[in-house]
Amino acid sequence: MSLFNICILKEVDSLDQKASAKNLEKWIEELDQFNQTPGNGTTRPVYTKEDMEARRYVRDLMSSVGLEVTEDNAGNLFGVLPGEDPSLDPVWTGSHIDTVPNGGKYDGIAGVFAGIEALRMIKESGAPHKRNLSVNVYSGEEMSRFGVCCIGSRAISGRLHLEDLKAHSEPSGKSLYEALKDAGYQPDSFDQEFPCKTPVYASLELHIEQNDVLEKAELPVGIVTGICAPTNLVVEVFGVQSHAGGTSMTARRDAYMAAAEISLLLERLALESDSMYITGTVGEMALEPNAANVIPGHVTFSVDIRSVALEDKDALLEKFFSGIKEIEERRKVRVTTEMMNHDKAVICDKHIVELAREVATDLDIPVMDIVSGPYHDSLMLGDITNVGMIFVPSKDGISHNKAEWTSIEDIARGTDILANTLLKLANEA
Ligand code: HGY
Ligand code: MN
Ligand code: MN
Repeated sequence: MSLFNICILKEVDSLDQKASAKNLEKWIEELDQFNQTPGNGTTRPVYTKEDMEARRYVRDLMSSVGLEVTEDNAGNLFGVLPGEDPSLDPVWTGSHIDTVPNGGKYDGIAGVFAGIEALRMIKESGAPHKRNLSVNVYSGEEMSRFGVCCIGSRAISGRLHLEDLKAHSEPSGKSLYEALKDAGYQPDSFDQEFPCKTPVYASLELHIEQNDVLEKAELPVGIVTGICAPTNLVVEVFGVQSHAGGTSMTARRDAYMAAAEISLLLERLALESDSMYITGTVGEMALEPNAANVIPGHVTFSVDIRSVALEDKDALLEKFFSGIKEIEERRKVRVTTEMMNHDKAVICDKHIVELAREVATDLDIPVMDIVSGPYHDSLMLGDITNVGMIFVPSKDGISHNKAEWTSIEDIARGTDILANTLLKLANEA
């Protein structure tokens, strides 16, 4: 690895203790009280009352295990375990605690508590480490509230600026800028504070897999080698609103039927693509006026495209846009597309991947390499440091769903690998 001087100053044995499944389970369950939809999955949008209460819980927990807690102007939390030489670039871990609507209680959350447990283990073991270790909570990883994902890690990596905060808003019309202000942050100084000014030596994030590859392979842990990246668009179709009974089928300029045809075009292009890991999804759609006996005159919908290769997304987008043109002409509607983000994938750092594999072998935990279809905060952190990820299995591959479930034992095993790999990274010169 070019940026690492791989010379471990002193042989650091692996930790003499295992992760506490009891801690992990307790923290995951307790955090779930901060939820807008109890009994119907977990809903904790970024910068809402529930999110701010959940942050307070995590801050208190970080302090209680002896970490020094700070917060930046995007609400990112940093729980630091000081090393022997704080002048060295730190090693980071962490994830997010916000959720999609009616989602699960492990997505992101497992990685935050695995990070806190890992630093607790290192502190209690007394194992020496040169570099500061920091477990972080990144704000707003989910795009559900403001249509932009990874708010906190995007800010840290320099991909989010003050003008973006004003450009992104939730359906009620409240902008990300206003939500930050309401939550007590000072967004006006955003461009002075971000991107992150201090170099970071490495970042290693634990996350649930959100697919069923590990479960099918009957393995408790995966070492991530690449993270797919999202391209998100907002598509609007303008047709003619008219009477469902009075307008003949041939006279219609039906905005919804055009939107439906564009959605099916996206699905066909993703299915036909020979790219690994390419996906196309329409997750949000608003019809106007949304009445059973009125042909919709205006439809707005989301498009989410993922791939591990930017050129594969570009190839699909080219066909998608020309297909939209044909639909637009044939159906005599007008279609606009606005690209919200077009992110490039991250290939995880070889040295971190190898180190995590070695630790897994030392701990006698069987692992496999795996690519992440979902994006994560590590995708953004890949702009400023070398990143790695550790996956733990999702039952039936389900996530972004109240049925999301990962066994605490698997999270504990993943945490054992996380803790020992972080310790080794923190002792590299
Ligand atoms: O959508 C994603 O990939 C992530 O889970 N937010
Ligand atoms: Mn998610
Ligand atoms: Mn996540």
